[in-house]
Amino acid sequence: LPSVHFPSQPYHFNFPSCGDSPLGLYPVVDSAEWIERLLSLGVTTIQLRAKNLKGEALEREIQSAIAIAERFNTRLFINDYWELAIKHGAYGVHLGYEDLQTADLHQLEKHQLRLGLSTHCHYELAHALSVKPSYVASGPVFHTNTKDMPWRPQGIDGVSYWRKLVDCPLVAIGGLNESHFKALCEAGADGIAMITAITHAKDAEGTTQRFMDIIKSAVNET
Ligand code: TZP
Ligand code: MG
Repeated sequence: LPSVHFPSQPYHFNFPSCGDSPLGLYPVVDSAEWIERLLSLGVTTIQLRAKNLKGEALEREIQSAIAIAERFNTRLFINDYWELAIKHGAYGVHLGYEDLQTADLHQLEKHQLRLGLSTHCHYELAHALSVKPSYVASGPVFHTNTKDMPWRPQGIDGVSYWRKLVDCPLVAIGGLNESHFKALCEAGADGIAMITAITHAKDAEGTTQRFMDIIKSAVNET
């Protein structure tokens, strides 16, 4: 029989925290240009989700996004591309459940990147919590046209329920807009992530500013 090596101790991951300030408004965007626009308004958490770029263009985008986020001293999570995130010294990465099959969590932890994980059901949540990520995202809260998803929207009640199970910061995502902010804060969401409500707004700057103000007062009231 081949000999199988089992480590003498079970390995425990524990990813770095995202700091003491709440994650707050968490725009998810597809370019460094968006990142510059939104960080200059005071956004403190942002994600580069560049699904349409490849090769050198992708690497350049990731590199500029990281440089911008460092200039503003903000939390930038790179979606999917964990190797490029390590290579260019990103603050963190955001991964979906399927990415956990291939991402090297040991490398991510060794380089002290923060790790955000998407979860859509108990099974994914149990797996996510076992690696002690920096945050867990839960969605879709409401119907979204941005991504095809087999899961039913879980509503604000789903966020409250996840809150009871999750002992790290919790990010809500999926079909969110300003009408949901107060309820999401009351349900215990630390971050409110969105694509459409910001990137498709007529006045993205004004909208983002208003969103940050509403979330700030909702957090103060809860
Ligand atoms: N993951 C869960 S919902 C979602 C992702 C990437 C899409 C969110 O986009 P929108 O436009 O804010 O509904
Ligand atoms: Mg992914």
